[in-house]
Amino acid sequence: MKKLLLTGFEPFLEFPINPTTDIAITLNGEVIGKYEVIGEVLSVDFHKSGKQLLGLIEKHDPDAVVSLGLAGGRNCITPERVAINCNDGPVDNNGHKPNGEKIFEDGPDAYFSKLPIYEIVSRLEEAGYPAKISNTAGAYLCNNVMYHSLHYLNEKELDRPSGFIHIPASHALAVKKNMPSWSQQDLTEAVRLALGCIE
Ligand code: PCA
Repeated sequence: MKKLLLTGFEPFLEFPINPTTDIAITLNGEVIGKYEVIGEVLSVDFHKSGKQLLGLIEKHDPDAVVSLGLAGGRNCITPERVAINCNDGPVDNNGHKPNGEKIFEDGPDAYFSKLPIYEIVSRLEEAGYPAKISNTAGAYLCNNVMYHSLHYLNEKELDRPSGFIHIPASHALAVKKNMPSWSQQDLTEAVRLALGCIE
């Protein structure tokens, strides 16, 4: 059976709960389509998260890599189109503040997602879950890990599905910090459907 590495993130900044943590743990070991899911949780740390992800890719040699992140304030599931070679945004969980530096000095400016992002959006909409393609993953850790994975696979000439999906807050998070939210169950089911689109 093929293996799909699915990562979530720990909580960060003003978000005391990250619904992607629970999704990665819940889906770990589940079979979705042709893949068995390996769920892992990444730190939110510019010096660590990318290395953690590459370490997991080397350890598991997955046939597909999908990373999830919270986009607090977005109201629908948003597969990301592109990752850029840039670190920026607020401080990470280790107190580091990026300043627009490149992720890889010699890397290309950007990579496009290697997930079927149009199909994911259609499949989710058919099932009644609002979704749309996002044209920016920002320049914080979500963009950083998406870039790491795509750059690694590109350098190794491995043609494998890889990309990033941002999700809205869960209700549990929204009660602590007012913003659009979905139930954790709906978020998890939407991710299941999205992963089911990957060949
Ligand atoms: N979202 C952040 C980083 C961790 C997460 O879940 C982001 O969008 O960059």
